[in-house]
Amino acid sequence: MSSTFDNVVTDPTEQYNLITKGLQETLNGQIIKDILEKEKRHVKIYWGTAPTGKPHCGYFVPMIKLAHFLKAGCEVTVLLADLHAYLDNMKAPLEVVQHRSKYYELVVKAILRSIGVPIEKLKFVVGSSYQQGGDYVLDLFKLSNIVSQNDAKRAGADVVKQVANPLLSGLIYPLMQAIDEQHLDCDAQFGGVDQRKIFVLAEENLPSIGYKKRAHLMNPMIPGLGQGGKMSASDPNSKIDIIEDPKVVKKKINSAYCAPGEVKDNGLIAFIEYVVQPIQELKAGQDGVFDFKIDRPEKYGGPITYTSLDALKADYESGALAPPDLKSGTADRINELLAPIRAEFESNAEFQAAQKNGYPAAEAKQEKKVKKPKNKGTRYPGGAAAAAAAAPADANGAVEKTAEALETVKLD
Ligand code: STL
Repeated sequence: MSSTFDNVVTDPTEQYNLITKGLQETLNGQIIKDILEKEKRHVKIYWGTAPTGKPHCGYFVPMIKLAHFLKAGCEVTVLLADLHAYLDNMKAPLEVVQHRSKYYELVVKAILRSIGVPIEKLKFVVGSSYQQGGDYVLDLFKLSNIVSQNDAKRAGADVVKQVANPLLSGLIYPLMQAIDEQHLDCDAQFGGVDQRKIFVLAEENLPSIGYKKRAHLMNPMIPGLGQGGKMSASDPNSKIDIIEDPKVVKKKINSAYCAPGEVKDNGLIAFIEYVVQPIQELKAGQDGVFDFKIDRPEKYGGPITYTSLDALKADYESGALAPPDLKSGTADRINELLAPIRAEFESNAEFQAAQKNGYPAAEAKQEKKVKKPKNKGTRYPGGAAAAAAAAPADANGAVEKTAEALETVKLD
């Protein structure tokens, strides 16, 4: 495959535009501009992910940003925040967390390779490799003498799982994330906009313990595949894993919520906008590239190809493109995206072992998991709503946390 990186961007303005492309918000962008324009060196950026549940299709969204950073010549580090996965209400038990870290690392590498991104320069660091030592722990104590319990609690409110009887670990979590910026030696931290309060906590408090303030880069949260763009955390069947059988992808997409004529908060259209199109642009090295073929049955108008996202949206809004056809086109694209990743998984014993050992219970349950989608939808406007009223559970077959997925959510 021809590389996405035939030419790495070197002009400071172009580099800055690529680093911030598609972001919802940038804090202290001047720090990055000064490095590019005055210091004339590579910008060091890190992205942290806590290896909790199996990564799903939403992971494509931050991966696209990592591709931009690498293309802009940045030094990029992925933090596999294993202790954070443990501190977040023990989402990852200590016995399995190192396997999950390996699994996440292999998934990140496989996704990036699948979209043509050279990864030789990408660095991976496991949190526990440096978070238990003297300097780090002393920094944690220093920060705990500056940040109030209330501020720590508020900082973690959108990231740490909120429970009835919150544990002390939830207060430690945001402090450690702030200190990570220093110990990973970065100029900027990247994450979803759900990380904003932790990012602000870091900006406000690192200088008090003698460290510099970093820039913060935030991706938007993208609607999931649930009703009205909401995610349905209660439906594990609604999450499309990165390693997923093509038939299961079809089934899950078929049961996704997809209101006729509604473009806003439509998880499928969001996936096309925030994943499919940016990947096509990256591969082509050109903005605005879009090629979306739908294998529509002859009786509904036959195959159709869209060359602009706006045209696809307009047709969906007018009803010229019906939900079942949008679904089948999207499922085909997802399967195309997942095929090379799955191939890597199948040819790599280490990858398979990491999944098996990282998710032992899930493996055992897998067999009987996939339930048949009952609501196949209707081609008639209003039909889906009627079907939803009759069988709300079926109409609500959302992809859980595609948000996360789509950075909407926390990546767990
Ligand atoms: C999640 C979901 C998500 C982001 C994270 C975790 C980030 C974790 C993290 C931990 C330590 C850091 C940086 C980021 O230094 O969307 O479960």
